[in-house]
Amino acid sequence: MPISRRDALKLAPLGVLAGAGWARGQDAPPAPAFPGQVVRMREPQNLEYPFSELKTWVTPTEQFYVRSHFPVPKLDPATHTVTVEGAVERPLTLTLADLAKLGEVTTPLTLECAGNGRVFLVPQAKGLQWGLGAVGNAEWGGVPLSAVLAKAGVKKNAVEVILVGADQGVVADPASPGTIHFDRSISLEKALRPEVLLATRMNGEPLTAAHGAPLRAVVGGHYGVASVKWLAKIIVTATPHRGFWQTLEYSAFVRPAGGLPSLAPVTVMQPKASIARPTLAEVVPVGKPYPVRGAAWAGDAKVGAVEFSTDGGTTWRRATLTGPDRPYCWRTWEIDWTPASRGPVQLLARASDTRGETQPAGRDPDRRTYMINHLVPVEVLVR
Ligand SMILES: Nc1nc2c(c(=O)[nH]1)N[C@H]1C(S)=C(S)[C@@H](COP(=O)(O)O)O[C@H]1N2
Ligand SMILES: [Mo]
Repeated sequence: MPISRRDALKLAPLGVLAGAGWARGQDAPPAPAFPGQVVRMREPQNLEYPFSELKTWVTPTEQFYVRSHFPVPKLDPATHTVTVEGAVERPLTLTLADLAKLGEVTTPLTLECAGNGRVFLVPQAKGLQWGLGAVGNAEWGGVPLSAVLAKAGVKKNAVEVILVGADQGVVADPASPGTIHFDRSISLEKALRPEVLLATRMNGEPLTAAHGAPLRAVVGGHYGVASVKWLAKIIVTATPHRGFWQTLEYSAFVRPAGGLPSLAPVTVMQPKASIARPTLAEVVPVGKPYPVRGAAWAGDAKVGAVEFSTDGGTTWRRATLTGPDRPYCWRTWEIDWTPASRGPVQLLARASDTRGETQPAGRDPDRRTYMINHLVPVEVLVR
């Protein structure tokens, strides 16, 4: 005989209550293959990948985090053009078909938002409260930006390339100068490198609207902010760009030796290892090997090692790097851990790159609310 919720409540102890949920019934929905994205902002849309779901080296498109500052612009792939202007010999207006003729390539690249991990800042900082999941690795298809710049002919005095999105709006805090586009520059040196693409495809399909259809930049090794979506304009400049998104946003203090602190745009992704499983507050069985796993990335360097600690960083063991090893891409990693006794445990993972750069133990306030790669323990309960 079915029991009512009221009867169930009278039927303590808890063991009985735990089994009395609707989820046990015949008509319970099937367990989802993927539990869905985490909404960080409804509109403009900002979605976080639940990092504990990490199972594959390539992030499926529908799971890939979305970071948008303005509403998605409506663009028609049949008529969309990108212009190339500024310090070039031959200004250009190119359709997607014109671009494709320059020679398409496909390459995997990892993108991390410069604000990923902001929720771990103490005291809490303004901005989207990303946890671990504003990061993903996808296969991008398109033409190298260098091919477009070669066609336009870059003038000798050029130093930067500004990428301008078709999206636009007014930012309230900090206040923008009225309606602005999303625009962001990279150095000419970076723009000419093979890991910088103008992409029309993601994971073997045309770009989705959220990820920048019909055309976006993908700047391998740099924080996601450089990978301008809904790309409409490319401006080659003879002076560094000082726009809203380079200065008031996505910038951090740098201290040249002997010099004064000054703001510079964030560029290269810092080394970082994140633990996917176990996840915060997960209950882990005592005395059984647990396959700890995660991913690690190091910007324009390669991941050299990932280490794992269960004693607050006193001792470290080296994890095994797994999966493909490709430039400008994350490595997946794993290590078995057999908890010896019951109680709360703090897990730490730390990445170093092949140049010897390691994740810092503490937070550097000069980074403002960006480049968040200091060590943050994952607390689990062994039972
Ligand atoms: N036009 C445009 N491009 C943009 C943005 C944007 O708001 N508008 N956001 C940037 C930021 S901050 C990040 S982290 C990446 C995120 O790319 P994704 O949404 O495909 O994950 O896009 C970048 N490109
Ligand atoms: Mo970002």
